[in-house]
Amino acid sequence: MNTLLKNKNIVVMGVANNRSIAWGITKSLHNAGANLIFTNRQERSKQKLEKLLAQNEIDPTLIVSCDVADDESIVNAFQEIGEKVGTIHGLVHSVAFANRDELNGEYADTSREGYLLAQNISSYSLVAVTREAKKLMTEGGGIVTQTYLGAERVVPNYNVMGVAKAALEASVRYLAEDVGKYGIRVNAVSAGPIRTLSAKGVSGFNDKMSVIEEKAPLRRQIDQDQVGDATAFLLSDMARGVTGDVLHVDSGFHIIA
Ligand code: NDP
Ligand code: KAL
Repeated sequence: MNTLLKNKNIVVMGVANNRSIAWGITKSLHNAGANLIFTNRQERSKQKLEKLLAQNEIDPTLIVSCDVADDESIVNAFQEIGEKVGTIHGLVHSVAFANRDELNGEYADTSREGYLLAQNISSYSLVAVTREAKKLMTEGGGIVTQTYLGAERVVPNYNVMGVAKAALEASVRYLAEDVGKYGIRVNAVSAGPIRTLSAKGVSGFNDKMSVIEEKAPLRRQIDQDQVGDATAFLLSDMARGVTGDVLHVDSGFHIIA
């Protein structure tokens, strides 16, 4: 336990189950003393979250539903958070989606609809939630999203999601400039491969995992807790001079040629 985020109200978006990166983040934020507000898209995820919270003796401040594909849902979610919690100090965006059949083969075969869907859920959603969250961040705050190396380099099969993450990382920089004047910082964590529900069944995932143990400087896999601690750092006052940045939590893999 530490007091890095004591009495801070932080919204966490994207816990689907115990393997979710957002669940690793939840544990780190809880250990740092934060009060936690959650949003889910699916009812099933909400039920899993409630069970996990009870098992881990974490008392949530609030759980609200939020589909980031829907502006009204986003506005309503943050309105409810504002009414029931008041000021918030942090937001964790851990949400992405692309059609599974576009996550292999040639990127050039991406459909217009599939391209727009990946951008909508995985990139534009950060813009929309930042707009609503900043209204509640009256004391300043931190926003952290989750990205992947496929934004910077061509990673086989990541395809349309790589382009969505490139837009997400550019958005982090533009948003950081916008909200910096309100004392709000915006950053991303770029995690190495972690076996989660999203990663399940997508081609090429196992190859990406094994190469980390071979080539990354630390020669070991990345887990949700490492991403959680880095996210807690970025949300905390320890990172008060850091904004518009991408912090790699990938055992150093990205530095290797
Ligand atoms: P999970 O499957 O655990 O989480 C994905 C989450 O996205 C789910 O909770 C899901 O909500 C949510 N989501 C999808 N569509 C919507 C929507 N329309 N509205 C609201 N929420 C939505 O996977 P991860 O933990 O792996 O993914 C979290 C983030 O981490 C993603 O941005 C991913 O790209 C990123 N990342 C993952 C890596 C990995 O190796 N796993 C590596 C680097 C980055 P619901 O449960 O309600 O459907
Ligand atoms: C190179 C890597 C191998 C995998 C390639 C693509 C991974 C894309 C991630 C993307 C988020 C996956 C999906 O959208 C899956 C979706 O089509 C089906 N799954 C679901 O609907 C489940 C039930 C819900 C909970 O999932 C979502 N997302 O809502 C990339 C690897 C090495 C690293 C990864 C996995 C990066 C990443 O961004 O997740």
